[in-house]
Amino acid sequence: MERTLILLKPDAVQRGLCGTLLSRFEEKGLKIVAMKFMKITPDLAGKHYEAHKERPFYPGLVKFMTCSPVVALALEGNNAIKICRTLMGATNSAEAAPGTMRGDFGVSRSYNLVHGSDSPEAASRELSLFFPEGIVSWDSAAWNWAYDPIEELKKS
Ligand code: IDP
Ligand code: MG
Repeated sequence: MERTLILLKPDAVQRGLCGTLLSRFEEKGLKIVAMKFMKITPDLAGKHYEAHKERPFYPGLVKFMTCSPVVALALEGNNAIKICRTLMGATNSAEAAPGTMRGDFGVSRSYNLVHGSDSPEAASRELSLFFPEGIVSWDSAAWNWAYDPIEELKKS
């Protein structure tokens, strides 16, 4: 099982799309293992987007991510990182495929509604930045029917 950090960005909160976007992740079969409504500090935004520090859009990105609250989520599932990235769609919402969150609800490259970790290393780093208190482990009853219990949940 893999975990990933998802952020419903300030534009998603301001546009009233949190419930809709969260539903897409839940309905796919991902399990919520942490969730909080929070304002990102410039320090946290800087750490989170460290890899983009030299990019021309970096100052605007930090301003955007800190201007208004976000919903931070830790989601769990088999291949959760790739599955979430697929559900989110391409970075530029204007080009994202229909059926994806960005493709269905966005038109902007920078205001693209949702963040998802892009690798296991990034997920682990980002989850500890946003959830230093840890996540909530629990058994999902739905997983017994969402996954093949023998092959995917390793239950006899
Ligand atoms: P991702 O969110 O799809 O992983 P990244 O390349 O990691 O995309 O970029 C991080 C965020 O920076 C994007 O989600 C978007 O908000 C913003 N961003 C990326 N490229 C540009 C750009 O060319 N102009 C303005 N903002 C950008
Ligand atoms: Mg990225």
